[in-house]
Amino acid sequence: MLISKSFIPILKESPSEAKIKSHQLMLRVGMIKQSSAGIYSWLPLGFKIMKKIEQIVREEQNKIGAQEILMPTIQSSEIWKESGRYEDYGEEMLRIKDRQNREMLYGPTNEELVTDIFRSSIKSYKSLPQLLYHIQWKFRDEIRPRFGIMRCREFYMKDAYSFDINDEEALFSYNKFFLSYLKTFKRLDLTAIPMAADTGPIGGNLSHEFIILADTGESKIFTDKRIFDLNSDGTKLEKNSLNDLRKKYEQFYSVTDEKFDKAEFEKKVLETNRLITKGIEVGHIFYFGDKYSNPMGGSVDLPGGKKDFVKMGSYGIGVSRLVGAIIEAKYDQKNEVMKWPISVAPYDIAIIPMINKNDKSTLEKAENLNLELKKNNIDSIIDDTDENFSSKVKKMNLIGAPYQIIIGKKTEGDLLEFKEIGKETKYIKLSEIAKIIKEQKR
Ligand code: 5CA
Repeated sequence: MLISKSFIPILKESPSEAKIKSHQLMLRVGMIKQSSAGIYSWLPLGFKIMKKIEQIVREEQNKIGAQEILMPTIQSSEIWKESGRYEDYGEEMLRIKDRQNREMLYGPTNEELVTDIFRSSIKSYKSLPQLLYHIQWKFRDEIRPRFGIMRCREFYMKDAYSFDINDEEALFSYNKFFLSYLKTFKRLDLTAIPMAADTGPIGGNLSHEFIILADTGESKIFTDKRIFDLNSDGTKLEKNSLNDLRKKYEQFYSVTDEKFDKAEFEKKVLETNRLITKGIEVGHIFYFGDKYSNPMGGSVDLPGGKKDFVKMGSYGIGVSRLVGAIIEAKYDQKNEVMKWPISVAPYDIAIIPMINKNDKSTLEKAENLNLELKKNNIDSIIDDTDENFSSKVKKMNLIGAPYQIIIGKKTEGDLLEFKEIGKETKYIKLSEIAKIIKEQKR
């Protein structure tokens, strides 16, 4: 891809209206454009990154046996009246009337709609468990939309729902999502910590928020530092192994401020292990039993002939928020350098030729390299503009492809000037560059 032909509207300066680094960078490199308060268009660079995040989220959902569906953004108020949430949800819900004067709404979440889908088709315990998910736009009329796409009104969310015969099976489903979340965030090169959390308008009594540390986060957290040394390696998709995983995390005190209890914190966590800081909520999981299936009549036949309401949970990931969360975690604002994790990078590598007006041979070389890299499934962006070298490097440092090739005076024979952002320059062959990047992409 040539930068001159791509739609990447870069600004010279950081926009002053943006308060946090993700919002600043996203506006500066033209990843998004605000269309009205808390509502954004996604431009090619931002959209490409979000789609890569979405695909990783999808793959990890599929791995635990969740099935993808797609529910509409506009819902009927009827099902929300059945569950009792139509009134409770308050002003965050965007309410609309259609031409027949029917009350509709733009979905802020989908517990009701998915329960309606479930109850119309699943009648027997033999069809359980069911894990269904979709990745769809949501709307919440937030009182104070802020920080760009981090807390906006229209956002892209993966929401999953589980249906089980009893509490034990439902917790098995809950734990599958617990594992899949740890794996998803790891693939995004983020350390997300599960923390006991409040359930708010979703309901239920068991819930974890997945939080990544960031000074600009809106969640205040109280935790035992040792939780950061844990991982999910070796966990199997079976009841005992998943139970052990959750216990491993839950042995350490780790909560958001709604659940904070000073006395308990001080009793359970040695002073040297205490960490009180801020973070960004990138995912949230809930177990709420029959809160929706009971009022909405979502029941199945049990083995003995009786019927019971299914036990449900719901599981959200802020797909669009993750774009900002990764920036908060990775952007070096002081030096204006962004390095995207290779798993979601908009381009794998930037090719920066130093172009002389009378001699375009470096550009030709760049285009040939691009073709060679393409054969290896490596996606590159070439800066083919006439700008001076340092402004080209500055621009590419903001776009954040994790690797760069510089074609200039020092490029001789088949050795290329190659650099991983933040590391030393090396002079190596294209075949070696391809090998390094392919290894990272695996
Ligand atoms: N029904 C449940 C689980 S599917 C639910 O809606 N959970 S939630 O309210 O916690 O939202 C899930 C995730 O969406 C959050 O963890 C957060 O990452 C993201 N999210 C929520 N509100 C916003 C918002 N206003 N802007 C951007 N992302 C948001």
